[in-house]
Amino acid sequence: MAEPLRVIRDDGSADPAVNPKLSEAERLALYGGMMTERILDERMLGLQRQGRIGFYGPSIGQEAAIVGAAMAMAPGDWIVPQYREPGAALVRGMPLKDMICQFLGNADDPLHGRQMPCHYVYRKGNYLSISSPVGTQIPHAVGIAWGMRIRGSGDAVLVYFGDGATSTQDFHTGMNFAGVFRVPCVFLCNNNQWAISLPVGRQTASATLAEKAQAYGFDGVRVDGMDALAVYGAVREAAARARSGGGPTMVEALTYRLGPHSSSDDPSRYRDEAEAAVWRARDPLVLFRRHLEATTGWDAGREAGLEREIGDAITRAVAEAEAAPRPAIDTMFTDVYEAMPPHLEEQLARALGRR
Ligand SMILES: Cc1ncc(C[n+]2csc(CCOP(=O)(O)OP(=O)(O)O)c2C)c(N)n1
Ligand SMILES: [Mg+2]
Repeated sequence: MAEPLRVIRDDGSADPAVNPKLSEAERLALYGGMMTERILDERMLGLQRQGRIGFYGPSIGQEAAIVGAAMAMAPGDWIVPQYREPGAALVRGMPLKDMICQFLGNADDPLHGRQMPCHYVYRKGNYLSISSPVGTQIPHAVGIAWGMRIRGSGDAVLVYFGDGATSTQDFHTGMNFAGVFRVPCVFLCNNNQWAISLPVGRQTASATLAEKAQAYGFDGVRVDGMDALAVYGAVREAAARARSGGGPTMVEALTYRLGPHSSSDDPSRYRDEAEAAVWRARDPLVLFRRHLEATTGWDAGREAGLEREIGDAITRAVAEAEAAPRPAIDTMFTDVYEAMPPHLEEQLARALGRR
């Protein structure tokens, strides 16, 4: 089995043979995006425990794979998420306040409180709605990419999914179609080793997930998903190939779900914390910080400053979001039909206490 692609060495330097050579400003933006996702996760899990939001799915340990892949795409490309990629939505410009209003399901929630918490969408940033059913987003992404190919738009799609999703029929449908029609799609499999309580070794008899792409007639590459530069480089290359008519690529990012599956889960019930500790030693933020320290003037002071800046932005966004009222009752009835049919008008009137 080939070793996964790695760029950042243990001493923090970048391997020149595979370094995607991002500018210092780009690397700082990448680190800022990863740290935002980490701090957001910690804060939102806290709010969930305090009963202030209903549900949350953290991405702790997967920030490099999520933010690295999103940043490697061009603004015209589409991003089709799984359910663990707030960092990618923020890369696309989704305002933190809008996102937190969605978690709260309040009047300022762009979805008017109709979706499950943590199931946001950001239309302006070509960021599709989150798909809770495992794997269903894969054929959606392939369909978008096929549309791009037919129109000759020159754009590409990035679709995220987990190791567990590779066992679904939708994975097969999407991968097969993508191979046959050579659609401009990058398949980013976030292999975080677990599908809730099922370890990847019991999910598949394949030695790797990336090799599944070969059966569909295109390349699958394995990268160290804790290494943001490795993910960035592999996705940028795959997206360039897709845009130039070279067809799809699957990128398997080896990560680890350091936290619970969601706020409803307790991993200590089914996995050995010693395993998590091994991966925690390669925390993607720690690895990237070492890289910044080795190659730029990054130090403890700048680290603390960035943490404070992000923490304050989240505090402000939570305060603004919590100040918004609940959605108005009539939003239960609007947006379903262009003109409200009589039976809904009647129900609306009753809900408003007019009858
Ligand atoms: C079709 C379907 N089956 C089962 C579930 C319940 N479920 C939600 S997440 C999940 C595990 C998915 O694991 P993976 O694809 O590895 O993604 P991860 O959660 O690890 O990011 C399961 C079984 C679901 N949402 N949809
Ligand atoms: Mg998984």
